[in-house]
Amino acid sequence: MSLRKKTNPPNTFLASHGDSILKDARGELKSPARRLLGKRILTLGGIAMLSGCDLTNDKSVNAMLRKMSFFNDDVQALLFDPNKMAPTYPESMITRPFPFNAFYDIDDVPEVDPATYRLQVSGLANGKRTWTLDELRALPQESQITRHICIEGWSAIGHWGGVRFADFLRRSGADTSAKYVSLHCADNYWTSIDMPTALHAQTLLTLTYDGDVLPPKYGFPMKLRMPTKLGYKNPKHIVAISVTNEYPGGYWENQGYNWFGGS
Ligand SMILES: Nc1nc2c(c(=O)[nH]1)N[C@H]1C(S)=C(S)[C@@H](COP(=O)(O)O)O[C@H]1N2
Ligand SMILES: [Mo]
Repeated sequence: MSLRKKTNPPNTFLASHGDSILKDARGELKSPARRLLGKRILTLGGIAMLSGCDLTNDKSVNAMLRKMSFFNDDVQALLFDPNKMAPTYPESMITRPFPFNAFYDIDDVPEVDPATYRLQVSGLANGKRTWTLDELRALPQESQITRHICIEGWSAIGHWGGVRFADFLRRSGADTSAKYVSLHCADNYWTSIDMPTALHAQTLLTLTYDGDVLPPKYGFPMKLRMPTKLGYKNPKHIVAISVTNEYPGGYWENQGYNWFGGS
């Protein structure tokens, strides 16, 4: 059973297929992570919290990622709870300076011209299809202090502000019953997410970092921030968004990174 074909909501899916999938998964896990399967708290943060491990150093992040690595897309997707919020943190815990990461060097960060910038929405959407930066800035804004977890073995707490993605998708007339949202970037990076994650309350189209315009290194003019997903699922410099039922893959996903990529 694949997420790509799945139309059932997670709980119905869990009721009919959950037992056999979880039985397989349990065999792979050692305590204490194993006990958490029964509680359905399978995020990296959730396991860290309840197993008494912390994510304050790269070694512990690496150890957790190794424990989590057996998860396949289906198990993760069926366990995703759209109402569960990722942890948030006080300002005093923000990591300074926040790390930069991309598939290239910091000297090669793309420069996007704010005057000519247009965000395109395509695919299963019948509303507003082109957005300028000023139009995005005029939408209701929120902010979050959350932890970014990179699969390469580091994590950092950052402060982002922007538009709730669910709000943006509705204003764009997106068909929210579609399976995927794909996100294409100015540096030709791309990724894609499932619709429940796109509509999650903490998924933000961020325009600011720590109260200032998002700097180029962190994704100017905008980065989709999802604290429920690993770093590589958080695309920077987004120029085009597509709503689709066809599996879009992604830059790292097509090279073997797990597509669901939950944190
Ligand atoms: N456009 C684009 N987005 C991207 C990447 C990239 O190379 N290009 N790298 C991803 C990875 S692997 C990580 S860890 C984060 C790093 O974001 P940061 O530079 O703000 O820390 O961006 C993600 N989004
Ligand atoms: Mo990453």
